[in-house]
Amino acid sequence: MIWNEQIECMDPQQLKGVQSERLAKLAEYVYSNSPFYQQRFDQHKIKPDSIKTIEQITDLPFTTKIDLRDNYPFGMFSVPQKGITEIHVSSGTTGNPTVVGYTKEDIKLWSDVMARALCCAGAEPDDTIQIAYGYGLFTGGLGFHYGSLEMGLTTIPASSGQTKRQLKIMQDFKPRILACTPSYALYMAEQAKELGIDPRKSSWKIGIFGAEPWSDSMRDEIENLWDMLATDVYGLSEIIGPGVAQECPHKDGLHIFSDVFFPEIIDPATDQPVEPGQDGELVITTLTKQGIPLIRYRTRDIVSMNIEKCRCGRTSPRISKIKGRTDDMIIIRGINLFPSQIEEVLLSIEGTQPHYQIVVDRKEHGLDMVQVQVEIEEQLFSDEVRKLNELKAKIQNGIEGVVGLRVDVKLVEPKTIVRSEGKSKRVIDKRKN
Ligand code: DLL
Repeated sequence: MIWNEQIECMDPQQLKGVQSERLAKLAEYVYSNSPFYQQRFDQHKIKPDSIKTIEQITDLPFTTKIDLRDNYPFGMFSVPQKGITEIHVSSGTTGNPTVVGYTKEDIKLWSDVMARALCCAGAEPDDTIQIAYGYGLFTGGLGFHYGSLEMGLTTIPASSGQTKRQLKIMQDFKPRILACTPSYALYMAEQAKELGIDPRKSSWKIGIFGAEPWSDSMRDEIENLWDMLATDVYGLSEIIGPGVAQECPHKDGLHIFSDVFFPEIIDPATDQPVEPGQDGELVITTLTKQGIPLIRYRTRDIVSMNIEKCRCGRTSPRISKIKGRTDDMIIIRGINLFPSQIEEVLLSIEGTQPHYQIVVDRKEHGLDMVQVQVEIEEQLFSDEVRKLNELKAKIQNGIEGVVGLRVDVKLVEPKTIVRSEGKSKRVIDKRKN
């Protein structure tokens, strides 16, 4: 089922018309309502009424996370506070958190794009969904909630955590859909097994997983563990929360709702657009948002874009799974490394578990070292040392083959690495302390 067929399957030429009209309105709107953008436009000598087509978007300046932080808490809002009906916060690792505000109309938009996302994942109107993303200030829980209400699903606002209760809800209420982070889906499988519940017999048949990077191998792992279809959902608080892009059951890229979130892919080093299919930083303009509209927002997420029509009938461009972030790229002795590359290698090797952590440290003489800690299957620990060494070498060689860097590998026992009920922390960079 397609939630908004008229828009989601629109002829690309016609869609351009809609985007152009919306961009022209947006330029006028931010110029009149946002002191921040008024100043930016004036600095760049941009007259809002000169913006008439979507191609002109490249004339507009970028917006970055630093702009949001500098204008903490409400300086980026384009409506007076009484027009804001809801506030969410995304916690960062440094400085002030990012604050986002929604008007009533923005909540309607969020409900609509999330209903599109749920349908895109395969939800049907008589489904029940268990929402195990956090609700408190994080956008995950309520974003799914609004979409589910909009679509008329039976909604279970479980929020994250309390894993035993999650499993009981699953067994007793039999929801067909599970929404949570991929790492939490893995953790719940582990807990289920411990409680004597066979995950493959669970009622969850569709998973909508996102909010953190996860590889295709991780998908296979989750699909096998739970015997379900695992789809990817992408979003970020600054743009709306979840509901920016979603995979359909073909699992061939995430459909980005480009009539409202206009995507560009740029080379982060030159700021110039890259060709379809090439990797670059995703930049998004919110074409219709009121509370905190953003122009050319630098997401720092690295993706490629596919503009071909999908087999599901949707014409919206598709972004690849997130390949990394410009800021979580680890640079070791000049070599760029993404956690996702390491994850792919680990999960392709038999005997390893999908739980790992990457520790980066600066050793004597200023040399940077990477240690990959990975859990291995229980029974392997009773094997001879030779076999463990073989496994270690296999992982080392695998990583070296993909990344071009020799890393230290530490095999650890099951359940040594901290589990996550929300976003997991894969990299510990001790050089930053
Ligand atoms: O994580 C919104 C969300 C909630 C998305 C629930 C999906 C599901 P933030 O906390 O602002 O918002 O974090 C946004 O998380 O820029 C990406 O780096 C990362 N991210 C989000 N979805 C994915 C995904 C929510 N599917 C940041 N794959 C983004 C990889 C993701 N990374």
